[in-house]
Amino acid sequence: MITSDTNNSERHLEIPTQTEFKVSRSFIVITILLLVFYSSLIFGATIYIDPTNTSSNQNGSITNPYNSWTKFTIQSGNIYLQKAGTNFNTSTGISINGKTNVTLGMYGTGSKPKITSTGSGNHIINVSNSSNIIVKDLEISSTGTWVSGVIIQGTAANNQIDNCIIRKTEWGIRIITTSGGNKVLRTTVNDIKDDGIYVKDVANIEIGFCTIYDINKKYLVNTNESYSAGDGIQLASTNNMYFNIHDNIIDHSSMGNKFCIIAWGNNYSGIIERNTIIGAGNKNNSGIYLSPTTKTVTVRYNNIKDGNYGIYSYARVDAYYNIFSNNKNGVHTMAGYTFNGRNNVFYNNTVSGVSSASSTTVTLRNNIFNISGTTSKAIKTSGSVSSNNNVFNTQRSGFINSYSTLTAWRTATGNDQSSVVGNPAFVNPSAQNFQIGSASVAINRGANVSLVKDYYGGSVPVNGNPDAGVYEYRLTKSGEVLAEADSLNSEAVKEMVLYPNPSIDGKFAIKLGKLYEKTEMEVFDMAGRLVKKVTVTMTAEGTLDMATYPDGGYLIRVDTGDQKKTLKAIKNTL
Ligand SMILES: [Ca+2]
Ligand SMILES: [Ca+2]
Repeated sequence: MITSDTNNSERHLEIPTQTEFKVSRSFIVITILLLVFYSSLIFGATIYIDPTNTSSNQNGSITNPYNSWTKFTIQSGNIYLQKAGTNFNTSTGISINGKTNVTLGMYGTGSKPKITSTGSGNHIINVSNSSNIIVKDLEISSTGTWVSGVIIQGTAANNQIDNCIIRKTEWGIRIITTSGGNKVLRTTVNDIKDDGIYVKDVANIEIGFCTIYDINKKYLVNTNESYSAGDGIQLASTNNMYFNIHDNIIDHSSMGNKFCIIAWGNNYSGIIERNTIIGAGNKNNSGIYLSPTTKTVTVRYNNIKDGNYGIYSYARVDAYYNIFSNNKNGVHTMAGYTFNGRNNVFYNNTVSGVSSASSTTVTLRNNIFNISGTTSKAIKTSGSVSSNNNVFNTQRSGFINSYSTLTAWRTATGNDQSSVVGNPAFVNPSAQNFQIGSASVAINRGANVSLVKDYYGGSVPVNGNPDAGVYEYRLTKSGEVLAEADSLNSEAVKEMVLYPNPSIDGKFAIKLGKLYEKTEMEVFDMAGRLVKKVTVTMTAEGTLDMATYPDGGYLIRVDTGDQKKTLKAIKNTL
């Protein structure tokens, strides 16, 4: 029995008088109402939208959804889901202002529901002064002239755009806030007039698993860079910004000018990793531009190709296990800045692999420089350079600074005493496969540079020293895979990738690298208990739904029959 008198606990045991009973009963009713009210704040209501619903008395239930986003006001704590395969036309956009814990998404099965703006306007989805807002599983585009597909602005922390398609606006996504914790994940941004994703003033930002292409379409109107200045991702902040740009495909090759990724601000730092970054050197656009910062940017495990510059840097850059291929210039470092390059492949960059202005500090270890044509240079630095344990496919007039032989360069500078001129024996460079074969001079050429994983995910070192380049060779002379202490790192399972990670809804996918007849996935919690087991058949991708399991870390043991691998997964719904 609940009682309003908390001063005398013994009264719980007394039989209430009629008056007391009435008081208690009304108190219970109020308490229940309050519980319902607060649990709606905590757990939220789900409101359904189906633009094709013509029935009357629409109430937002799944049996009688609203047919328009204008028939209700968005409330904190609620989930708003539009039916799969439907289209909602809007002339005003959808605004979320001063709210927390709101999710916009889809229900049912089929293609992502579309929110299409007509005429002209500012932001199709406008998240302002709000936090913990999730916009997911929606296709957001315009048939008219709109500024942003999605904007996050004002005081706006921990918001996410996840698994959306955003098209046909001036900017795809804009995040303009000094707050942190905002993320853009698994989202496709294309057919955009200016920047694909524009981020300003943030404390930090994560952009991962996105596909960004066909941006800066203003280039079709006017090729002057002051007019058509669209980048794939533009990051601008003097708020000690930290960024994590990972696992994206950013293809700027359809339009000229600018960059796949540009970072601006005098005190930013960050990581750019596992991205495919495609420029167009003949249209004057480049991979990564780092404007002046006093801090370090780590660039690792990327494939950066076809641009004017792979990296153009006014930063301290730590770059390892990247492929720079078919750019005009692989990496260029501006006066006063630093480049530390370990285990990269510089392949057929037509002007130079690594270059720098005066007053730079360039350190090169365990790289492969492959030059072709008659004029390209491996190294063309003007500041101080420390270089060793590298592979050069050939030597010729002026190929390292002004020197024409490795011996002359060694004698004059003392550099590259343990480097070699010889065949790197790439497996299939025209198909972007920069693994090396058994004849490669890069095997065990490297020094220990404290790196433990190669571009392909294999452990380093194998069979003695690290190899030069992006791949640690792991076959014996007879062609068998070397036995490793960790047998989970063999060839066939290196491509196994779990994503998204962390997952915000508990749903994970595991790319298996190839089609398997039967794959078992066992999920263990961090105490080592088996909590789930799933078997999938005839697929190259396993899916795991951990939606009903608590947040936290899990180990997923994947067994494809001939290979086993254990992957770490993190579920974080907050
Ligand atoms: Ca721009
Ligand atoms: Ca080795």
